[in-house]
Amino acid sequence: MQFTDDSVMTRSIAQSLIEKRQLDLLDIAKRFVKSYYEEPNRGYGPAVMTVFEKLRANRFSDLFTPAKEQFNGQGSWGNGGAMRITPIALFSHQNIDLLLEMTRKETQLTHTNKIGVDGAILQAIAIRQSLLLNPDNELDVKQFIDDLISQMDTIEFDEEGLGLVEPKPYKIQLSLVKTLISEGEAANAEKVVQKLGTSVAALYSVPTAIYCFLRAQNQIEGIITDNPFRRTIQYAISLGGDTDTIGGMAGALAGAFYGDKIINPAILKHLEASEEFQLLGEKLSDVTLSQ
Ligand code: 8NA
Ligand code: MG
Ligand code: MG
Ligand code: MG
Repeated sequence: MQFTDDSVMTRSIAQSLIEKRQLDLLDIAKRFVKSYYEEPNRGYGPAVMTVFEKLRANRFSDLFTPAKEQFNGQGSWGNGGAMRITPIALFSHQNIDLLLEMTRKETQLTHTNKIGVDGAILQAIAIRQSLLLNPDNELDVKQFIDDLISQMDTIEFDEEGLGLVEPKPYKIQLSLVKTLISEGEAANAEKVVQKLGTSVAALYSVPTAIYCFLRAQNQIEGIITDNPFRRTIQYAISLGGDTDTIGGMAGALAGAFYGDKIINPAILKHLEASEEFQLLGEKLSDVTLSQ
């Protein structure tokens, strides 16, 4: 199975962190653009290509304006920031302030809309939480969601200080995740898709990925496997929509929680460049630990 844009961009970030041992936005931007022009048909979002074209045209003299100009200045709220954030979450998981700062800056290379940025932040803090838990103990699903809700409550602040009513959209979606989890098997696929979404919008895919990971802590009707890592990804794909990205984000959470031993080597063999990605994971782990 061929990997898509999600993996290409994740790889760029991992390679840069391994080589530079810190966040080097110029280096990451160059890697994004280079890999896009080498293989433009990896399934990139329809609008993000414009950012790569402008970065190349300005010779990386201005890293942020191209992303800011997307969608008439609104910036993208696509899930492209969240889908690639795993290496940053792993690298900086011991320092939450660093994690937030790195996630925000790196995401803004392509996504400047607050919904796009906050989606990447939510995915990064969820990966961190998963990583810090011990998979030998049963995961406290309710606590996991409550912790995310309380963090998003401070992150989704009224940025412009206008005193307007704050909608806190991720907080709302996470409350839906909690409700659906409490419904167990009664939350069928149609209901999950209707409430949480499976689109390329970060708001309607990041909470969905978190739900998939948490739901897969238990057996799911129709998903026949005893392996909860596999169950997470199979379930995510079964919901349809933006399957590569929601499967990838849910898999990142499950991987951070269970560790790589849970991945069946027979399945890895089916994946393009799986050895390269495994090696990157090991190298990233080395630079993370030595920080
Ligand atoms: P993006 O920035 O192009 O955003 C994705 C899409 O979201 C845009 O093309 C728009 O349709 C919509 N969008 C985002 N922001 C706005 C806005 N402010 N106003 C109106 N519409 C908006 O790319 P991205 O990097 O966020 O995209 C990530 C997703 O695209 C991933 O799922 C990835 O796998 C890829 N993707 C590609 C295909 C494909 O077949 N090429 C299909 C699904 C997803
Ligand atoms: Mg993709
Ligand atoms: Mg763990
Ligand atoms: Mg996708």
